[in-house]
Amino acid sequence: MKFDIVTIFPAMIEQPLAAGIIGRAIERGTLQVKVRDLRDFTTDRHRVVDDVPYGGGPGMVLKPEPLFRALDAIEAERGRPGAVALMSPQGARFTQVAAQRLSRFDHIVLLCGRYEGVDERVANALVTDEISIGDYVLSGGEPAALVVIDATVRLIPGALGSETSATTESFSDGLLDYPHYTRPPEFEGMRVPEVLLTGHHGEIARWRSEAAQEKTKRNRPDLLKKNEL
Ligand code: JB8
Repeated sequence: MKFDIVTIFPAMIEQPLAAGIIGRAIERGTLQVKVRDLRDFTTDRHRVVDDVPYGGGPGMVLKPEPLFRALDAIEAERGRPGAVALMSPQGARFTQVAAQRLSRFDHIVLLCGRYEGVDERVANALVTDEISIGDYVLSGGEPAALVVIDATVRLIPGALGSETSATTESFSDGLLDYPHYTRPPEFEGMRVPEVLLTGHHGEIARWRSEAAQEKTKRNRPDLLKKNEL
């Protein structure tokens, strides 16, 4: 799988991707990521990427020309991508289902917007998916792009050891995961639930199911309501 990421802050993307599961997938060649500096696609001496908004108001807006030129360069080099996703607070919410859909594409382009916005002609002419990772303000789309890459890449068979883990985790059954424990059986007076030490697989499964329900009710009651529908 291949990603091209267009950003004005390449360093925000490059360092995090070098570590962990993603870093290993890149080393193995399962995953190819090219980070592209939007300023490299400007044509003026000062490499300007933004401008004041038409109609007035605060902040600056990312200009269309550098983003269109970046997409042209990516297409010339690698062909037409399966998806061009704009990270934006105005996007559709990114979910596990959205990650599953993206994981089937061979080549994805991620465009990192800035807080104030991106010229809407980019969204209209270039973008297939406008994505938001949640209802909070970021200063730019870079953290969101990292989230999208992580959630998507770990679904590629062979990238994670995915076969077992990916299917038993949170959200695959619409509930949060059950609580986990490891040794020691008692730590500073806090004991591991006795049932987990018994080896009674049936009782363990029942305990985990009830504990997952309880945690979901406490932390994510919205998920339980969805489960009833
Ligand atoms: C500025 O919540 B988000 C998101 C928020 C953002 C930008 C991109 C994505 C850019 N704020 O996914």
